[in-house]
Amino acid sequence: MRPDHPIVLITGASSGFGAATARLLAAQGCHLALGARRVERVQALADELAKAHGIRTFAGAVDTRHTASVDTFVAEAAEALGGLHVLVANAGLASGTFKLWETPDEDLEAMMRTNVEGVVKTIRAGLPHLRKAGWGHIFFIGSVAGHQAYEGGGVYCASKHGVKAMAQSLRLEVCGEPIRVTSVDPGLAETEFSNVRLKDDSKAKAVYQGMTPLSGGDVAECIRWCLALPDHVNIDELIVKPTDQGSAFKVHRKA
Ligand code: NDP
Ligand code: 8X3
Repeated sequence: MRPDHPIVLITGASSGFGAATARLLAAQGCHLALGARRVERVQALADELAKAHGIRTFAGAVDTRHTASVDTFVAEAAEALGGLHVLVANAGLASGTFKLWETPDEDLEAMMRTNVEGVVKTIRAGLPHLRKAGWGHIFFIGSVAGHQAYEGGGVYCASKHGVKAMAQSLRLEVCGEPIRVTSVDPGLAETEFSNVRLKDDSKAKAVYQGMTPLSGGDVAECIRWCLALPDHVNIDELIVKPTDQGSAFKVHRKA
């Protein structure tokens, strides 16, 4: 049965979509487990939201590339908060813009290990808690890059096509259980994503020049809405793009 105040675990909550989702769901009365490598950021956010909304929070250091780190984070979160109902497997990144044959191992491994393996590890650790609670919702964060591939993004696009495939498989595998599975797939959104990808703040700023990108809050609102729908309604895939973005290949920019 749906709890009045779901307990939501978010990976990658130190920035961008993860932090914005924490803020929005805290305002709805959800209890929160927030994880990222920059633990001081998630701890500060957890403390702030607990104080502002009277919710229970847990903050932990997690590197989703490592099984032991994820297992510890999820187990400690469930123990501290009294279970888990919702997983937002959000931690991810693009690293560089390389032609496929030029992609260094370091960037290849960072993207595949975080965006694909990290998501598997998070769900593998979290799902038993949702089953125990008897009600759950799992969110994948895909991308337009999981629907269209573009030059310079071969590995990132492969990882997000992988996210789409994992969401489809999991939805089949839990069909018949009281667990919904949704992939929220955004287009251009101004977070720290491009700073991390391009490792240059002025180049990152230029990605959004002359157009209005999505914000973290826009993506958080998509998650809030999917979660709020009645239990018999499952949004499978939600592609959300800026109005200025027609596709991965077409962005309208003011001169
Ligand atoms: P940000 O860079 O702002 O946030 C990424 C988050 O992921 C950070 O909190 C970061 O925390 C965390 N993270 C990265 N690697 C790891 C790791 N190994 N272990 C734990 N946490 C990690 O970017 P966004 O909010 O934009 O990105 C969130 C998700 O959305 C990603 O999966 C991204 O691919 C996807 N996305 C982004 C779009 C965009 O245009 N911004 C569009 C479509 C999808 P820390 O560094 O502290 O560990
Ligand atoms: C991030 C959006 O267009 O850079 O997933 O691939 S894009």
